[in-house]
Amino acid sequence: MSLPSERPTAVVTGASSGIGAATARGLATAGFHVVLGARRVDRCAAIAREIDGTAVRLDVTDPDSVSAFVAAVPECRLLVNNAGGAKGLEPVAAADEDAWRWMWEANVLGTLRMVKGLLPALVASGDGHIVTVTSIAALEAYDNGAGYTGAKHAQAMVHRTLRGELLGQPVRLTEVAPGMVETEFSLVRFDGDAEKAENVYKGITPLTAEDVAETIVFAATRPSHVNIDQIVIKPRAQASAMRAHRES
Ligand code: 8X3
Repeated sequence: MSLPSERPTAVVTGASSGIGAATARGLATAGFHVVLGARRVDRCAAIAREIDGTAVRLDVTDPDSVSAFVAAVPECRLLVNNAGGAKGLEPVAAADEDAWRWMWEANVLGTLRMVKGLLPALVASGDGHIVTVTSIAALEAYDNGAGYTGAKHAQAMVHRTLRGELLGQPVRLTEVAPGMVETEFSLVRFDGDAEKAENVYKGITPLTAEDVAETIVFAATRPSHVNIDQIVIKPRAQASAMRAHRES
């Protein structure tokens, strides 16, 4: 792949829809050449055409796919770890181990693999930045959510540990922890059950993918010496994962 060198390169994972797609668009507007990675590479390609970016197939749960992706990205200034998600919402006593395994792979090991793969390029850029999209699930526990909250806490630990380990290196670290955002998140969590997914946002004006993307772009466009460490972003009507005000 030949990358346009006049623009800094940003990699966005999970870029085929939702927060990832909105972030890719926002970063392109801010002057980045965006490399969009996701399993649904056709969707990435359509967005890439729109924003003069590049689409590369990426499955963060597959080490070989991450290696092939990294080999296709020789330069990188910004990595946005956005790929991930939840599967299921059930008590620990009824936990589905396959769903837990997927959540661990996608959120925790996916972030770990992307960081390991792209860290040399981020350091070599002289002004690298890793933004990880965690969740309020990385900050609290809630009933029926342990598979996801556990994975998000662990993903956050990978990210927050790097903040200390990379001191002295030219790499910034920003964690963005959203609450309720209306994307395909709940549809995936409830295995395609649209009614269940819609109920999550009933009576509430949730955040949009663009709301979160604007926050990511803000953090990414501060001067190099300014590290926005952590941003928690929720709808006005949401106080915590389990506590929200719904209009009837
Ligand atoms: C999504 C937010 O509250 O469903 O990451 O865990 S929540």
